[in-house]
Amino acid sequence: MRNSIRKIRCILTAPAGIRLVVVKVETDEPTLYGLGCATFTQRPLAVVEAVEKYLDPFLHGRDVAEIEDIFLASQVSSYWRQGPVLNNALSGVDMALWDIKGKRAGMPVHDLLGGKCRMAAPVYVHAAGKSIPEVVAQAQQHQAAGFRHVRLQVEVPGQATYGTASDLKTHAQVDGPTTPHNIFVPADYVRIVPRLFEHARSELGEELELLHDIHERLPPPLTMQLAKDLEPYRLFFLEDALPPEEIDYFRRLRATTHLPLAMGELFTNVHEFLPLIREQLIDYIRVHLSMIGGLTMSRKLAALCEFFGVRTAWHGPGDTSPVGHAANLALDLACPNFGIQEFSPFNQATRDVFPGCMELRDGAVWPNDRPGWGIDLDEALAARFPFPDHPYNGAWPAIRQRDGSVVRP
Ligand code: GCO
Ligand code: MG
Repeated sequence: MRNSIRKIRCILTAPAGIRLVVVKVETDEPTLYGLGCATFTQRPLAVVEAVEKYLDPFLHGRDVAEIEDIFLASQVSSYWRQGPVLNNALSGVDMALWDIKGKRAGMPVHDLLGGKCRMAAPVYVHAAGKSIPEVVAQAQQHQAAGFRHVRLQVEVPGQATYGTASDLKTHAQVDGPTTPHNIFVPADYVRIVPRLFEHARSELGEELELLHDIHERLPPPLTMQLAKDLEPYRLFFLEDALPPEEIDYFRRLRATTHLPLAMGELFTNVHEFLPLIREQLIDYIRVHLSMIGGLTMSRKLAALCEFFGVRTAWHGPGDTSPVGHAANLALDLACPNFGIQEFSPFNQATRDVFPGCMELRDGAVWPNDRPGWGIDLDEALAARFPFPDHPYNGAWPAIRQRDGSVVRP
């Protein structure tokens, strides 16, 4: 039996204080609908426009079964394509259609992708803090809770360091190179991080897998130096060592260090990551599924990586809805070349808004095996967690060096 698209709309919610955008595709069958993640937390309102003003009218009446054609037709309907806003809009629809396909088939999406080749997806979680002992203490708690992979991030005292929840000032407080700003000094950072790992290895033992995220913040020569300095501590991988604008430098980084390299959360276009995979310059691809257009594109990327020996480590931050995490998990379970999954545990409000959230236990996420993503969305409850007030709707303030120049993430 054929089902067609009746309405496509966005649901905005922030049960953990983080702006999430979920797309709901409704069909001509009132009880049949799908959910997709379209979370671009720095530009959520732009994604809503792209979905509701463009994709909804464009796709009205289309057969829900035709995912591949809907993806391609939607993608080229803007003529100019790729880029995070349009890709997130595509992802919202694309994932929702996979959800619908699963519901119609009575199967979880990982079954549609060929079925499980593992029971659950081992995850890495974050330990971060203002001082080295604080980070190590957090890692110990994770270890005691059964996690086997932990990412360590430490604040450079007084600086706006990625991942350490240091308070960022907004543009309203600081607004340009000649005014006070959020400071980050790359040279200070590359001095402190090896000390963190030296201490962590001696306190945490040899077995815990340790990771680190540079968050694309270093100029290439400092990245090379940091990679060399971290080698004695046997990292599981070094994450996002360079910004996408500097990816040619991966050839030299690869030749310099034997640390496993993971890259990709900022990628939005297949042509950015193709050379890294083809030349085996990275070991893990960590694209954010909705940023490249959703599951349809990501499952092809996973298969491409498989043939080049590159493993998956899909981006799984707090600014991914549980629906997006479910899409990560479907690939994690079904792809032979799974590497690791980044995971940000859900708070209770998120679990309430999204009934069916996957379970986190024994250092892994476990599927619930219900049809589609197996996750629902309580719209009335979602509305009780509106986006937090923000002077510019979630956009990031600049991080600058002492001289006022912008630091690129
Ligand atoms: C990670 C990421 C995130 C991003 C965030 C941006 O490794 O999880 O670096 O923390 O910074 O997703 O919105
Ligand atoms: Mg990262």
